Amino acid sequence: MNVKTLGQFIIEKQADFPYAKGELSRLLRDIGIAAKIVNREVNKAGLVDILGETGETNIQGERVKKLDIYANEQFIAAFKAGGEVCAIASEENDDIIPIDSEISKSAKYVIAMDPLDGSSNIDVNVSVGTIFSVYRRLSLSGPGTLEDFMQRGTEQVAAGYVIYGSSCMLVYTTGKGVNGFTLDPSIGEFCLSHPNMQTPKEGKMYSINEGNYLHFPDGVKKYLKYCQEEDKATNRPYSSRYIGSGVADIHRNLIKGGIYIYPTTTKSPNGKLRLLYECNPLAYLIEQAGGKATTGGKRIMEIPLTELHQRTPLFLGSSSMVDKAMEFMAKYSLEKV
Ligand code: AHM
Ligand code: MG
Repeated sequence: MNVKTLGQFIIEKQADFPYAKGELSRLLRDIGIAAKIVNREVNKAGLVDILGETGETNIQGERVKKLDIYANEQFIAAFKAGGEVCAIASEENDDIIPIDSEISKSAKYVIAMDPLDGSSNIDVNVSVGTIFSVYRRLSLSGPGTLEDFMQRGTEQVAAGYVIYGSSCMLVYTTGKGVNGFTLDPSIGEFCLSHPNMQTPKEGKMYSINEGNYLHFPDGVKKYLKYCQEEDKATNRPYSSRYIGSGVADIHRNLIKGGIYIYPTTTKSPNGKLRLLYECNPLAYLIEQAGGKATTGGKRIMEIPLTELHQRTPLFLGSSSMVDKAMEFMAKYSLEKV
C-alpha cells in the first residue's frame, strides 16, 4: 500500500531540523494520539450520554458541553504523558496548567489549545475541531509559567488543527509549508492525503455571521456589499458559506479559497475569537499555505499577547480577498482596527 503515515512523515521531516532532538516530533505524535481518542468519542456522540450541556459555564461565560471537557482532558493527559511540554494553556481553563513531573523537567515547549472549537455544533452532527499552537518556553527550567505564553504568533514553532468531520483530518505546519493527514479508520493511522497545501490566491466564498450585520464596522458592511455585487471579471457575486464552526469554515476556505471574517461588533468590541489558541495558529497555517490573516488592519501574528484569553478581530483567507477587505477597512473603519 502506497501510503505515508503521520509517524513516517514526522521522522522524514526531522531532517529539516538538524539540531532538533525529536521533541517536536514526539509532541506532534502525542497530538495525533489524543486526536484519535477524541475522534472516537465525537463519532459516537449521538449514541452515548455525552450530548447536551453539563450545566457549567466556562471562563468565557459560555455553556460547556460534555465533549469539550472530555477533549480537554484527553489532550492534557496526552501532553502530560508525553513529557514534551512544561505547561498547557486551554480555552477551557482560566489559568495555565504548569506541568511538574520528572519526564517534563527538560521539556522545551509550551502548548496552547482550543480542545474542541465550535462545540455548540456537536448536538447537530456538524464538524468540530481542535486547534493547537506550540512555542519554545522562555523560562529556563521547572514547570512553565504564564510568561512562556506571552509571545507573538510569529514565535510559534508549530501549529495546526484537527477537524472531526466526515473524515478526521490533522493539518499542521512547522514553518515549512502545510500538510494534511486523513485518519484511515481501518488501520487507525493518519495518512498523508494533502501534501504541501496551498490556498488559492483568489476565492469565491466569504464566511461571516451576517446575523450580526447591524453591529459590524462600516468597512465590513461595505466589503460584504462588494462581495454581493455582480461583476464577471472578478467572479462576483461570491458565495456566502458559514457553518459557524471555525475549523470547518477555515478548512473549507483553505482548500477552496475564501475569506473568513469575525470582526469587532458593537457588542464584542474586540471580536470573539481568541488570539493565543484560535487566531495565531490559524494565522500561521494560512500564511504557510500562501494566505493572509489580519485584524482588518494589522497582521495577526505580530500582535503582542498581554492576556491569556485575549480576543481579536480576524480576517483570514485567500490573500487577494483579505487585501480587498482591508482596503475597505482602511477606507471606512480605520479607527476600529
Ligand atoms: P467556541 O470556541 O466557543 O466554540 O467559539 C468559536 C466559534 C468558532 O468555531 C466559530 O467560527 C464562531 O465561534 C462562531 O461564532 P458565532 O456563533 O458568533 O458566529
Ligand atoms: Mg473556540
